[in-house]
Amino acid sequence: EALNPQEYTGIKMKVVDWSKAAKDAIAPFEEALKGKTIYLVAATLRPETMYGQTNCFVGPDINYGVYQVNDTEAFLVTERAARNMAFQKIFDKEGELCKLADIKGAAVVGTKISAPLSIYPAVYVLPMENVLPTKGTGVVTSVPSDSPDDYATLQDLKKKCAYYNVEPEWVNFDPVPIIETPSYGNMTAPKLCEIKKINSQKDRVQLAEAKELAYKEGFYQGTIIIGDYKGMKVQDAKNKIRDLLIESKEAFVYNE
Ligand code: A2H
Repeated sequence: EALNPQEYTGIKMKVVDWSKAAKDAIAPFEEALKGKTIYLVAATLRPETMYGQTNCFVGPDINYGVYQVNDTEAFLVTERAARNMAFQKIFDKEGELCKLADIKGAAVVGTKISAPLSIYPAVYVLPMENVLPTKGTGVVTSVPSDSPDDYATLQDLKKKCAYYNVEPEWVNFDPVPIIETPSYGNMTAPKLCEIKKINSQKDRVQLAEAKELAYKEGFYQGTIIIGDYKGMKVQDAKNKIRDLLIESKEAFVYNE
């Protein structure tokens, strides 16, 4: 991993309304958080898919922190990611970490956020079993039209709301057609989950295969069918859409 640095786009998803559990969890840190806009930050390799965000995922058992960025902003990410960000000049104070609050993933679930470029004005934070605490920010934005993992997990949650402790209105978002491909139409991930007979987020082997196929087909054969770069090949639009998000301060480059 050290030999192959990965460049991600950090997507800033603004907290619009904390869940009841999150409100309770951050109450002791009220003074420190005062006056700060808080963002969950997701690390993505596919900024061109952000029009299709339907929710974001956190690991219920992962410990997150809220870290100061500057006088007005703070990021909810893992400590590992915050440390990396501090050394990438993403925070005002280079190399220094200022943690304002602690919060467990399970408590963040149900928080309402605004996801940049998404056709949905607000979406919810949901739980995912396979979020790795050691990759990216520990926050994964969800694009079920183009990511088989995201689609399979959202389907699990829709089928078993009570079991996963999620309200039906938090998962009431359909995948959005955003990329057209010759092999899978405009619903690459649902189509691949059908072909590979994927029934849940636990079908790891088939999901790994589907992920590989979706990524290749989307990148090499896909055309964007929504937004400012509608009609453009994914290969050409990818960095343009990333730059649009960076220009509007809704995203930044994050390396690890
Ligand atoms: B991708 P790589 Cl549409 N745990 O973003 C598990 N998965 C994580 C993660 C973590 N801690 N951090 C990021 N990811 C996901 C969009 C997307 C992504 C689409 C299609 C494929 C895809 C929307 N989810 O990734 O191991 C994030 O999901 C398939 C490779 O560094 C991120 O990009 O290669 C990707 O995995 C990073 O994976």
